[in-house]
Amino acid sequence: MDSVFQRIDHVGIACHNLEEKIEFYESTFGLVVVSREVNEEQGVREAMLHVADGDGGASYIQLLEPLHPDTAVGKYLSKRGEGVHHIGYGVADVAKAMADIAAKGVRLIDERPRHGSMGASIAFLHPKDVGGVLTELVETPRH
Ligand code: MC0
Repeated sequence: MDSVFQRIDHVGIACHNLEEKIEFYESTFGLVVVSREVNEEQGVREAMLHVADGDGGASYIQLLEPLHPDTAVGKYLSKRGEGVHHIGYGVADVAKAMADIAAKGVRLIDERPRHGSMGASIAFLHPKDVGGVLTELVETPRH
């Protein structure tokens, strides 16, 4: 079976204060912010910090601050505190990956692809069906 995942696109990290966390990642690890967005649908203010370039595309750290307490990241922070929120895997075709993964019995959170960071099409898989890991499929606009 061919791998559905082409690479790790990003690791999403939940934080209370985006600006403070950006400053930490810049000054401690020398990472550079390449994109900042507010995604109302996902309830986040986020920044992408470039880590590396690979054959299939780049990889990033994604810092996430909730827009409100009653959002996915807001609820996560209140229950678990700051830390790794999800892993985003690069896929060639998000709609096909969703169908293939659903056919294996893994619950999709999204019925259709949604708008993600830097123009990507994204979809989430339920963490309860992936060993407690919130998993995101990411199709970048380059494909
Ligand atoms: C919740 N749970 C998690 C989790 N969030 N487990 C692992 N990782 C996470 N991030 C667990 C809880 O601990 C709980 O387990 C159970 O799931 C239900 O959680 P809940 O607090 O009651 O919350 P729900 O059920 O209302 O929502 C959880 C769910 C939600 C994963 C469905 O957060 C969701 O739809 N997430 C996908 C969208 C998202 O996260 N957007 C923000 C990033 P127990 O055992 O206590 O029952 S947006 C993004 O990243 C975009 C901008 C991008 O990448 O481009």
